[in-house]
Amino acid sequence: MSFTFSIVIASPETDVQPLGLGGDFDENISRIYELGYDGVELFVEDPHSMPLKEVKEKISKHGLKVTAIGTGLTYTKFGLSFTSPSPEIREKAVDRIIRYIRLAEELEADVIIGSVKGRFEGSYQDGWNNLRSCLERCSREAERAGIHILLEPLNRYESNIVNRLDEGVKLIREIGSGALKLLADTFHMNIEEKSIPEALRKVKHHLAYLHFSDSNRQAPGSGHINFKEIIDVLKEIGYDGTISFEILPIPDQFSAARQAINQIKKLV
Ligand code: LER
Ligand code: MN
Repeated sequence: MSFTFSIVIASPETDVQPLGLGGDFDENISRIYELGYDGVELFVEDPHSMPLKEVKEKISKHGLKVTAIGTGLTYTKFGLSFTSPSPEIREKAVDRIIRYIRLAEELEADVIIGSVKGRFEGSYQDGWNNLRSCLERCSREAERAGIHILLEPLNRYESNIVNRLDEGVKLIREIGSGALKLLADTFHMNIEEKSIPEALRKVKHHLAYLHFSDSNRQAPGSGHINFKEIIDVLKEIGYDGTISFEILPIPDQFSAARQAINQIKKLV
């Protein structure tokens, strides 16, 4: 059983500190490689202007891969979401995510749909229907591109729709696309799930990606999540995909990246 270890890193044109590594892309890639990571999760601010050729060259030079592309700024910076009451805003959100999917196709990576679900206003059913129809359109594009869309439940303080893994599976089943998979994030699960191991067991057929951070969103070992229990359940259900660290840069981003991989490798 082997996992692919990845960490969130800002793409060169991104001017925002992610939950991971920000700043000098070259230096970050070298450091990540030296720390023993297999890949990076690219946090991309602008899918239109991201320097694809440069990113591809620098990542492959170190034998790393791009495990996924994070699209969160679509909502958190640009205010576009799949549950907006405005059809124009939903349309812009879908257009932007389709652009991310094309980038992912070039990088042979998957695309994360987390924050872009947004926060619905008004009725839950309208919010759900809007989310489902936007996601359906993105799933068709992902099928064409041969990549996966990773649907990520977020805790209630960040989104008011799809907070738990079982809600994610319900949406995936309703849409019925082979391109649509589930991303489970330990930070959100710690807030929303009754039992993290039990929640993971129940979604094993849909699970395709993991975000790891501790209860305080720092590197594993900084809070009170039981990662031994999580690794054991991942082995039990035969999960052999990516574990990507999405962590606060505390005390600094390289120390956090080192602690994250070292703590988890001890448990594998
Ligand atoms: C996105 O992966 C995520 O987990 C969000 O909570 C980031 O704000
Ligand atoms: Mn996450």
